Amino acid sequence: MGVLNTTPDSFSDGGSWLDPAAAVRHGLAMASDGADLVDVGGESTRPGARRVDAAEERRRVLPVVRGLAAAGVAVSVDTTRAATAEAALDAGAVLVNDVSGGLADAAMAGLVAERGVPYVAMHWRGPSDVMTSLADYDDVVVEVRDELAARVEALLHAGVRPDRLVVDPGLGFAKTAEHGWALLAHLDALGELGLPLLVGASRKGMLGPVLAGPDGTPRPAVGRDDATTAVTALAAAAGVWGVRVHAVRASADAVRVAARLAEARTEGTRAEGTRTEGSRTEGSCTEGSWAHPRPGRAAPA
Ligand code: PMM
Repeated sequence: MGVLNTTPDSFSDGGSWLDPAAAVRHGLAMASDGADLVDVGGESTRPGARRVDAAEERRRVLPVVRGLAAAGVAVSVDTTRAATAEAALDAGAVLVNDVSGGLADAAMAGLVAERGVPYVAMHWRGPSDVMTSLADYDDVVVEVRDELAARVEALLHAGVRPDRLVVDPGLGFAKTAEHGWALLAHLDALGELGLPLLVGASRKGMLGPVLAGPDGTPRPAVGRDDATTAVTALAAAAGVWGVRVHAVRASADAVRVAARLAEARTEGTRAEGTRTEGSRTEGSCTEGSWAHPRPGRAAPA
């Protein structure tokens, strides 16, 4: 999933894709670099960010969704508002990515149920302007798993089909870097939910200290793409359904390597254990224990 923020203030690509034509070009480039989905968002969720007006969010997002969908790109819309999600679906989006998992807008679950579209429910504890103060856990892995389970139950109760759901631990949302690493280290616990997993670590703050220079200064967001690719490779090898990244090509390559490695594990080690050239693992990054087929429509070839 390639990230396309049509915002002035997202933490790493804010301001880059305000012009709809430039945004569409970038989305097309990500699709040709291997993105199965291009995730279009019009509201920054960086820590401390204030809400953007709903009409302004739609003004930013809709022309880009329309342009990419018309070009045959599978588009997801990154929004917590049901009205924005609905307008984006009408404009051609095929998936709703909701960082609040349905908590920010009571109408979201009903919309997703009615439209029958795939839905990413991310772990969320509150709006961006207060979320830093909500990063308080006894056991982050258990609490994120259980809070996601409660969201899943509510979504199913509202009529969302289980085969339409993807869950996401929400790295950086009401989580410190340490919380983020604990979650990445225990993706198997989130796999107990029995649903496909999406992971969004791209350029996030948790990578900065790991990449710090000799003076201990965390590396800024712009220098974190190689580390993001490393996370992609490891998450794909762990069997996640998808990763949400800014620099698509390297992560798409990492996913292919992880898929080929998973395939090689199922092959014999003797010379006659050959494979069909060019065969690919379909559906998810790899066939791990909680890998599931992609709930969205097939991506463009
Ligand atoms: N992170 C951001 C925005 N949307 N959606 C999902 N599902 N998961 C995430 O981790 C996530 C998200 C914030 O980062 P950005 O500025 O790179 O968009």
